[in-house]
Amino acid sequence: MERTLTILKPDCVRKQLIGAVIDKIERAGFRVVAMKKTRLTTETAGEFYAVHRERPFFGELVEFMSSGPCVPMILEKENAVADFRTLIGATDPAQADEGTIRQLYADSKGENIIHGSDSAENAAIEASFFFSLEETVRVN
Ligand code: 3AN
Repeated sequence: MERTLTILKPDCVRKQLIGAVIDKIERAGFRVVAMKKTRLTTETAGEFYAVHRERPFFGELVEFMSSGPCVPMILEKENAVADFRTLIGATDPAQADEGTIRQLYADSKGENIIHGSDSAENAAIEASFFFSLEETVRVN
């Protein structure tokens, strides 16, 4: 079993797509290990995306991610990281495969509905950003 960290981004919450997106995730065989609704500040969003600090879109990304509530979740499945990246589709929804979450619901590269960790190592780091150890082990 492997875990990945996802965030239903502020655009997903604003568009009232939380349920639709979780439905896709569960139907694809992922188990929800932990979930909460929260709101990032510009500071915490900047920390979460610190690896992108030098990218030209960093300011826009931090602004957007702190613009409203989001729903982080820890998900579990065999091969979770790679399978989840396949399920959400390419960063740019215009490039995302048919039937992927971003192709179905996202508007742009910046406002692309959902995050998915890019490695098991980063998934663990990102999970600890949102969830206490207790929240990640006392379930299932
Ligand atoms: P992914 O989320 O598909 O792994 P990354 O890691 O390249 O994509 O980018 C992190 C986040 O930064 C993306 N989810 C997206 O919201 C934002 N982003 C990426 N490229 C752009 C861009 N050209 N303009 C605005 N935002 C972007």
